[in-house]
Order: sequence, then structure tokens, then C-alpha cells
Amino acid sequence: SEIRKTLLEVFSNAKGEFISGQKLSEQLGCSRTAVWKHIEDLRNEGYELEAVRKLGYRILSKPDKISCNEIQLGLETDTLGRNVYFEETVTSTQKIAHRLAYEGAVEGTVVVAEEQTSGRGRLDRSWYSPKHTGIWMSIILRPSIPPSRAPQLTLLTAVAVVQAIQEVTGLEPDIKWPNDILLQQKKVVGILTELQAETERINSVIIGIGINVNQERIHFPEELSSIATSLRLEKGEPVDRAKLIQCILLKIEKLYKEYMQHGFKIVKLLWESYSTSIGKHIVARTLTGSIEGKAIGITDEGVLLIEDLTGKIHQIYSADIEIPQE
Ligand code: BTX
Repeated sequence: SEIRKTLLEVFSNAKGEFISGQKLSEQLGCSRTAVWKHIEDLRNEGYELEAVRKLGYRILSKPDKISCNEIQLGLETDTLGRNVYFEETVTSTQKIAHRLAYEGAVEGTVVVAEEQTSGRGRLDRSWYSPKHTGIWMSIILRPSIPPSRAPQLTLLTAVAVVQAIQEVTGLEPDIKWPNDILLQQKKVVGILTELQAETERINSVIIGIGINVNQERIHFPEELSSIATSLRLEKGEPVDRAKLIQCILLKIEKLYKEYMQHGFKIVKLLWESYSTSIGKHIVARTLTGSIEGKAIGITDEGVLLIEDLTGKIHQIYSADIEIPQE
């Protein structure tokens, strides 16, 4: 409700200081009994609130939950996340975002869920998205660029997510072409870009971002335990998911503005600086076979360039990359 939103806003502005019951009732425009009732509701939702006579109330901790309020309070973007569609459990946020985009959702609309029952990866692979521990979200963009440039947006998103993780956690992830973000060689983020387009024109781009945030080692199923990690596992402490979402949206918005105004150049430079594979000897497994050689960079279209032993340069559009350990 509106009152709930204002209440959270007031507490958020107070930054952990006490606010008197009197002041709360003035700001919310309701009686002190009603204030007390709203505070009780927050407690039931998992907020930890301290009440001290003569001082009032203050927030000690917020539940590790995401909601529209949590995402939008303190959000600094102009368009991204101004329109949030949140649900506790969905099949896939991509699926919902596709529907919303088709129905005309505005650019910057974000779909977030606490859990996905059939989260999608690339090439019909699945993405494990358990409840309350990760960030599973899809962003709708409507850039006026030809469909062929869409892969650039995957790279743009990867850069933005790396920057946000650095800012919020201090960790320094690497990017593995085209769309994986790794910590200690293990996958912590997956990005999936899908299009609604005609031959010459993009209708919408749906960017799906999956981040393992607060999983513990035991939370990963057997088949992922050696290839996946979470921010919490690498940092050694839990990470505020709502804050990370806000930071990601802000970073994407900034880069996206830059990209729409000045093109791919800055994104490309940043991407190459965060990439582990560039300059290394790698193996690219494509649907038609493997190519081995030195990754020498990406093109403006986001295509990976590999120079093989004979000096021939291969353009890789889609593959899984392996970096053999020396
Ligand atoms: P991908 O095809 O590069 O990666 C999928 C592969 O990654 C799987 O085959 C599996 O080996 C591994 N994997 C699955 N789940 C996880 C996980 N939680 N952590 C680490 N590794 C995993 C990457 O595809 C793109 C993923 C995008 C996910 C987002 S979540 C929000 C949006 N909605 C949706 O359905 N997909 C996107």
C-alpha cells in the first residue's frame, strides 16, 4: 500500500536512526495506533525493528527478500526499473518479459522473481534458479538498432554486471565470452539475450540476467557444484540482493545511454579489459567442431576472433569457450 511505501521510505531516509512515533504518524498521516499496526506488519514480514520509549523506532535489518518496494526505494535510474513486475514464483522471467514486451511494455520494464521453475539458459539449456537466494530478472529494452547489433547488448550487460558486483561486493569477476561471468573460474552470472524483431528492425530486446547471490555450497545440485559459485561463497558474507539489482540497473542504464549516443566503442574497450580469454590460448567448441588458438579480440559485432596456429583468423559467433590451464 501507499502507507507501507512511505513508511519504508521514511525509515530508509533515516539511515538507521530512531524516528519518533509522533513523527511517523505525522509523515504517514495516520494515528499512532495505526503506525504501530504497520510496524507489526513489517515485523511479520521479517523486518527487524527496534522500539525504544521516548526515542521511537528504527530499522535494524531488512528481510532478505525482493519486492517492487525493495527494488524501487532508492533507485537512481531514469527509466530502468521504473516499471517493475514482480512475482514470487514464475516459470521463467524471460517468458513473462516476452509477453509484456509483446503487449507493449515500456522500455526499461523489469521482471523479477524469487524463484524460477524452468529458468532458461542458451541453446535450450536450463538455469537453476532456487528460491530467495539469487537474482533472476529480465529487462525489456527497445533500442533502434538493427537485429545484427543485438549481441552487443549482451556484452554491454556483462560489463555493467561486473561493474555492479565490483561496487557492491568488492569482488572482481572476469568475463568469459560471450556471456558468462566468473569468480575463481566458476560461473556466478549467466546472461541470455533474446529478440522480438522483424528482419530490419528490433521490436524489443529481452535481457535475462541470472546471478547466484546468497547460495551456500550445499545449495548447489551435484552437477553444478564444481562449475558454479555464488557471491556469498566468494565474499564470505551475504550480499544485499535489492541493492545489487539497483546498482546493476543504474550501470546498465548509464552504459546503454553511452552506447545509444556514441556506439559500441567504450563498451568494447571495457569488455576486453574484464575478459579473461583475450590474449589467451583457448578452445572454442561450436556446434560444428572445435577451433583452437589465441583469442585476439572481439569485433564490433561482438564476434570473437581466434587466430589458429597457422595464422588463420576465425570468427566465432556461438561457442563454448575453454581456457586450458597451463
Ligand atoms: P548458458 O547456456 O550459458 O548456461 C547454462 C548452463 O550453465 C547449464 O547448462 C548449466 O551447466 C549451468 N548452470 C545452470 N544453472 C546455473 C547456475 N545457477 N549457476 C551456474 N551455472 C549454472 C546462461 O546460459 C544464461 C542464463 C540466463 C538466466 C536468466 S535468469 C533470468 C532470465 N530468465 C530465464 O529463464 N533465464 C534468464
